[in-house]
Amino acid sequence: MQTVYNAGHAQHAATHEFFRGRLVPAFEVPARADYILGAVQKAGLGEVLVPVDHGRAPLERVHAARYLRFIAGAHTEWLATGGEGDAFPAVWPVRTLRSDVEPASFAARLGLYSMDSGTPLTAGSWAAAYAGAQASLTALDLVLAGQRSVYVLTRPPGHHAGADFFGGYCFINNAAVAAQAARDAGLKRVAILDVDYHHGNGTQAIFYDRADVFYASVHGDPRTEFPFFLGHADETGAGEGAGCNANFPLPVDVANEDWFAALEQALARLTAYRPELLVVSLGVDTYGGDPISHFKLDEPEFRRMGRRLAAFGAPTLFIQEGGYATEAIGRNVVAVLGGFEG
Ligand code: Q9C
Ligand code: ZN
Repeated sequence: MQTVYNAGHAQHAATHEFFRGRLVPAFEVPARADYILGAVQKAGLGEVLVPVDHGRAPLERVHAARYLRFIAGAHTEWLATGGEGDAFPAVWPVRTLRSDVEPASFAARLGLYSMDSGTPLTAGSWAAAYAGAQASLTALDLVLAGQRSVYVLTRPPGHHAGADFFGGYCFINNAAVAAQAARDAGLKRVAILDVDYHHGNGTQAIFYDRADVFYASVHGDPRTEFPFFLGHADETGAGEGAGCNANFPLPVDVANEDWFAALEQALARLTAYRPELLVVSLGVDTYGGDPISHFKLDEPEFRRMGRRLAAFGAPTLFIQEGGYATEAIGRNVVAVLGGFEG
């Protein structure tokens, strides 16, 4: 399997994140991608390719132009308005407040375009996230040209980012950008399967009222797990997209067999949908040793996951999402991809 590697990932380098009112060491760190690259090379998974720049237009098919403009210049604005180091939002337009009028205040716009204070916006966040979207588009080209599967090795992750907000360590929704580009290239039905520990609220929201992209996710129950405010089983799609969204929230102490039973249910829905492309939001924060998550998958389960996804039988684009047990992340990702390869 080929890997498209976003070497620009390292430009997004936060030392700390905001958690429970304190700055704590960041979990989403550059070393994550370094460990994965090392494991991909050591395993001899396949060629490692550089992204081809497709420009900003494919990002604007998913994200609001004003959001992209804001993110592109946000850290410069933060510094110009007296900020130091990484930027963190502190005020949000919740219920009864207006989000249709863009404030002049930078602090207010930082809140308007975000969902949490746990996502440091650093000097290189835009450059890294932009390059990650380009890696995803490059990998899609390879799959459309006939590759059975391609892996996108990138960070920051993407599945929490909505059309016009960042959060959950995500800025640009790589899976959504790739799925939309696949539609724009002429594919009729695209499925996104999200196996990250966390529900991909951004991806779900972007396609919620559409029948051309099916979103299915297996994740920690949002009643106790991030992103808290989306990911319940009764979210099944709206309008033309009614029936094209499927969530499988699981309790934090779920047995591995029950995780696979949920995966089976998700795949049954996707089989019925008959997609021409499968985009996998590949988070490995389902690992038993993950520092911020609670599931108990390990290397044999990751390998089994990969085998099962191969049996699904569709051209498959793997996109890296979460996974915070830094030293184990490479092994876990390679287990999924190696299992897929057989
Ligand atoms: N200190 C992804 O896996 N906050 N995002 C956790 C822990 C948010 C995870 C707080 C976790 C987001 C892509
Ligand atoms: Zn996650």
